[in-house]
Amino acid sequence: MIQTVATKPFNDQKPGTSGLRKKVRGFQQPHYAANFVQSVFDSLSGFEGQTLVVGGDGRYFNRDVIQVVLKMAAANGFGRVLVGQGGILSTPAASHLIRSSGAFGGLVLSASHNPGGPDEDFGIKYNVGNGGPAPEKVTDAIHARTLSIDSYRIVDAGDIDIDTLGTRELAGMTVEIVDPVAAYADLMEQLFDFPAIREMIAEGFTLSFDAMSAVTGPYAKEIFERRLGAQSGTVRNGTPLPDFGHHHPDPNLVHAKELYDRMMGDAAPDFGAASDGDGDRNLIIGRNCYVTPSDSLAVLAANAHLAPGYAKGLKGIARSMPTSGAADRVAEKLGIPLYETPTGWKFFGNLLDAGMATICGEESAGTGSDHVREKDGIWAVLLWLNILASRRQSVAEIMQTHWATYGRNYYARHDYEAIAKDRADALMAALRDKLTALPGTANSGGTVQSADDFAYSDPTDQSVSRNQGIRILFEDGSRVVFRLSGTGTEGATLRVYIERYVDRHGKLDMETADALAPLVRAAQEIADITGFTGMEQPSVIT
Ligand code: VG1
Ligand code: CO
Repeated sequence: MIQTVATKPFNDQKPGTSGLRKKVRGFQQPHYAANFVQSVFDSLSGFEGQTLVVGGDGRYFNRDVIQVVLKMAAANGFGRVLVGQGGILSTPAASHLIRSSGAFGGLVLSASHNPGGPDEDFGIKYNVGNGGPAPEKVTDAIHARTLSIDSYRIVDAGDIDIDTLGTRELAGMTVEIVDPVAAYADLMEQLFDFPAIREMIAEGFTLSFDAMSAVTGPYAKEIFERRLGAQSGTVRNGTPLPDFGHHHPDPNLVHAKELYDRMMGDAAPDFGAASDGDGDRNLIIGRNCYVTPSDSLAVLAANAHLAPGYAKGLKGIARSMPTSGAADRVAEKLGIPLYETPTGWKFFGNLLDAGMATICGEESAGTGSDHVREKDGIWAVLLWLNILASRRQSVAEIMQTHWATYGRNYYARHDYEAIAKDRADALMAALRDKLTALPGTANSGGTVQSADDFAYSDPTDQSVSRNQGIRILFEDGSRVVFRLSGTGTEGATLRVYIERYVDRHGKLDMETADALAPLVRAAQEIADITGFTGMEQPSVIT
């Protein structure tokens, strides 16, 4: 029954910030997905008879790859595979299922915030037994294996029914189709004060959640509408579609514009939120009050003790380097450590496992805690709701109080998308060449105090990750950071992260674009973005 299929390596299977992401057509090449899955298995040892978790965000090609994974897991000796019904598992729910089932690891099938459909993107990510994305030493091993692989193992069997709950058998391996939502919703109910949130909603508090036709629909309906009593219709675009209804499931101000407009109107609900393709990101908007993800992390950290799951306080806060320093001020006030990691959730796993950090976040709308080992969109929304139910203030009031206490980190990210890769590489190379010459020079942003290429040394295992983004720090504490995206599938994307801190006695009510304008000019002067890319303006500002 077990077949060994001869294959040749593909030279483009290096996992990026969050697994392997490619166009669906790339994944549809004969052997492409199987090569990668076998390379994952070949990089692991000791999974004989163990459990593997498999699920995805429901995008086009999800069901096909699940069948391949099931047949390959059986042929490679796994004892059991847990699959979300219909192939659905949000990324945080997959993380929880890996942890709660004691699985060896899991394959999360998603390209997250990237669009889906036959002409769009697909992805595969391997998560280890702690429920988190494989650390770099594992992804490096997987990549090395993809370059030398010459065969993969798969059982010759018909497709398995993944739509009916229950247990079946595949070539001696158990396949269990599980409810993707219930256990995750139970976990949320343990962490947050559901009765208090339910009461606030019963008293007339209104919310709107945009699931963007992606994976969080079933989770959001169960949690917000059924368990918390929000009116039906609170969850919009709540049915996961293989192409996300032709939308881009990225909860930012461009792609979640409908929600944004609703929240800025007179008839706006009290609270608005959205999540991305695989359910690990969150967008938070109060009535007439957009909350930047970096500020959201800071507010959640400062108020987490109001939720039962965090009543004992936080052990530490971790943020990715490009994320603003707003959380640093909270950590300082709480007297707890703040860790600065490279971009990507895989760098938080060790800190969470070691009990060094409780809450983590990224500027890209990812926030999470030690309840799982992924960022978690619905978790962030629930923590916000718990805080609102406890403080009984509006989102805008909470933000104003926060800035009046800690000062404000004005922040924006400018993305230049679909640049030719060689242009983007040339821009970064030119920047690297300048690093030693920049300190002491002046430009529209002020005088440069220091400039470096961020390297991270993991405090738990001393592993070092270099070239994680170019930081230009100004004398007044402002910052411009440049890095290239590791999740795109077309050309290169340059991300420019711009931050300016104003202390609590300063002007706290400026428009972000005005506050950052000199630094935006400085970014152009330092990196000659237009010269290298031909683009006058960023494609997306978040
Ligand atoms: C982006 C974000 C990063 C995030 C990653 C995965 O990576 O910047 O913060 O962890 O996406 O998020 P990059 O390399 O494109 O900047 V998700 O929701 O796409 O899994
Ligand atoms: Co995501």
